[in-house]
Amino acid sequence: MNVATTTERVTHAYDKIRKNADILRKRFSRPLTLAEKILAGHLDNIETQDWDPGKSILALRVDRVAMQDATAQMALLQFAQAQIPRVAVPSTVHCDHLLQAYVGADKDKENALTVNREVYDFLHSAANKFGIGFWKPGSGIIHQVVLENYAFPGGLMIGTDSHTPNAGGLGMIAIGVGGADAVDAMAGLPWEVKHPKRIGVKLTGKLTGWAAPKDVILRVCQQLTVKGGTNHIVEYFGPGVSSISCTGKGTICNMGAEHGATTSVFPYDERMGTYLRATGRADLAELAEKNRDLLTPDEGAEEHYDRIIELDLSTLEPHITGPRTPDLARPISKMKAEVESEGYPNELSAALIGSCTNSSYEDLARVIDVAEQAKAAGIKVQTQLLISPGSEQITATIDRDGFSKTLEEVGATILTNACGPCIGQWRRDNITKGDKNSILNTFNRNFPGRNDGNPDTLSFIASPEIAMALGLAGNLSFNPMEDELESRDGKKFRLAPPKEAAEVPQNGFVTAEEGYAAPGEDGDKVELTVAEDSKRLQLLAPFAAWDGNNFDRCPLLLKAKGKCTTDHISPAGVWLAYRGHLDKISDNMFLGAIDAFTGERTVEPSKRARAFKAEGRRWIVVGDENYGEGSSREHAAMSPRFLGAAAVIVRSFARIHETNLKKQGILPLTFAEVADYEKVRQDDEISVRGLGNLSPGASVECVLHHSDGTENEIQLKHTLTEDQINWFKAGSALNILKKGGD
Ligand code: MIC
Ligand code: SF4
Repeated sequence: MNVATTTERVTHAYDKIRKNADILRKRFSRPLTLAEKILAGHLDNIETQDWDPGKSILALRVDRVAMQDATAQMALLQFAQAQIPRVAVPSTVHCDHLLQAYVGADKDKENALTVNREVYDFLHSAANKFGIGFWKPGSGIIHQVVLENYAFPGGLMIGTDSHTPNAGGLGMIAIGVGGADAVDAMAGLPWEVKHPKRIGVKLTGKLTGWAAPKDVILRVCQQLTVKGGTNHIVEYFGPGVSSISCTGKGTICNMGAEHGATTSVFPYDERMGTYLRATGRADLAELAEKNRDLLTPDEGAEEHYDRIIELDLSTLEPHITGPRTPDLARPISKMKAEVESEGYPNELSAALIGSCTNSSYEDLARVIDVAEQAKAAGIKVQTQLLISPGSEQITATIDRDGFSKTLEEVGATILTNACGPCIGQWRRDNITKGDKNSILNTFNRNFPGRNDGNPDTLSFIASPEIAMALGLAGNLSFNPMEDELESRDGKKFRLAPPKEAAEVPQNGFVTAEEGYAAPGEDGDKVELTVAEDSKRLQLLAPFAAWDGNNFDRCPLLLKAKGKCTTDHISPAGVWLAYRGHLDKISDNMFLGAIDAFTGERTVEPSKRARAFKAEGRRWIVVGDENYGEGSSREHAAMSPRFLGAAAVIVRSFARIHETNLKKQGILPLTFAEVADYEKVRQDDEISVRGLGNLSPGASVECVLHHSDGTENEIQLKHTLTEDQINWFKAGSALNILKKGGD
């Protein structure tokens, strides 16, 4: 299979968008938003498709699938179980998450190749077997590589990573999913998603001074909160849109994962054309220009957003977000007071620039502007400064253009093109668990324990130029717009805001293709082997079908309180090593979750779950709002399923996680009355009844049996469709796929 985004494929996509958008426009006699056109153009069957945002399920044909190494292992182990010879849509695997940052690019990469050899070999042979493109370790972070090579305006893709929406910066609808969803698309089935409602973000004005695209999304996250975007597509529009570069738009869409949106997207403009040309895709820029009407909202579509947020870029101040949650933002001018009132450690123990969110040429050019000012004053950063470039192409280009040298001169260490510290792949020698310290980074998530495994590291988020400036000052309360630094010869000076930087390199990108391996033609000859005694990989056994009985007096394993993200349910960091070994990784289950009865981290959850499993008892978990926020990692559903979870009952779910639970055969239920959460007691056993009559839209009866002999009867809701109920009955969606449909 040719994995590339060819002009034929894009032409075909545009033809279908044109045809289906016309049908829809006529059907509703109204203008269409951009997302509506792209979604309509990818429907499996527009004639039979219900079109009811917030309610219907869309059956879509995706243009491509991308997977990163930490999630691809489960995705491909599941694909292997389905026994389908080759993927039906262009797909790629990217080795980025498993690489640990320690001393710097070359050594770290060498080390990763040894430590992760078995996993990389497995992924590479699976890619060859199934016809999937393979991006080797060190080639770059999935979203950056996709933006540089595969994304195209008007396309639809899914990726087994929640920041897949990054490609919205290039006008693509790109959605994060669990591995089981990717398996459906790769198997040639339509991919299904709840029809998202529409939020429009109207941008006016133009960013000035220290304000950057990152500040747009920090502000939008603050406004929408971590769950305000759930089951919505966020469409940016308005005159301010084309004042932001393509990669700046990518940053905004990328971090849209943090307000829970299904995805975010920008309309096509000349900034996207510039980026397509600079990355060797002038043909696609031309095609997009010819089809601009399809790649922008119809005139008057504004009235058809369910909600509009307005943002004047001209008055936007740089923001700092954190700690612990990505929606806790404030303008930088308010930071000093908060550092004092909240007692955040003022000294920065590290500043980290890069990741999939912020490692474009433009981002680094603005960082270099600030670094040059420091160099001229003869000063260096006052804290550890780590740079994670997004791709081999970026690294080669910044090396050529002297950026790397300048960064090193002011004290930075350049890491491999990989996720590194963003996902706990950061070996820190200067901090140990329990040390309360502050770090500032340009990543997107800041949940406790995420970067270095230390829950007492307070992680704050800002733009690359702000991270550089505060790194030079060495403290969190520094405001470059007001405060001064001291030069080597003792003169006080104020940093000037970075000058407008080149959005793409003047001399073009250095193309680096060493990192890519195309799939071979003889896939059927490839044997997928996993050693019996492997510590990293384990072939999957199918989950058992539902036994037809109600859940009767299931023990409560955990009542989680407050934030329970996928980082709380299935932590990353050291556990990333076991992403291909379900039994081993299940030992991390719920290690980060807070027990509602003690207010502390839950104690030995997986051990207790294994004990119930040994007794043949299924158990239940209760959770709070936006349960499963964050990552797409389906381990957060597979481990509970593997260790015997019957149902997860919460106040509300995050989208990807709810789907992952359904796919793996766990019932995701919500309290009909959110206050009923309070009725759940520590020693409860829980019964869920009427499962034989489970039907879409109908509520489910539940009894909380308390240890004092009293009971509460409560009602639960679910969002399962007819098909999804069948997944539950079969034990998992994969069991149905293997049977060849239901
Ligand atoms: C993340 O940023 O949380 C991750 C690590 O990229 C995850 C994927 C994973 O857990 O493997 C995501 O965003 O989906
Ligand atoms: Fe990697 Fe971090 Fe981006 Fe996730 S958010 S893909 S861990 S760089």
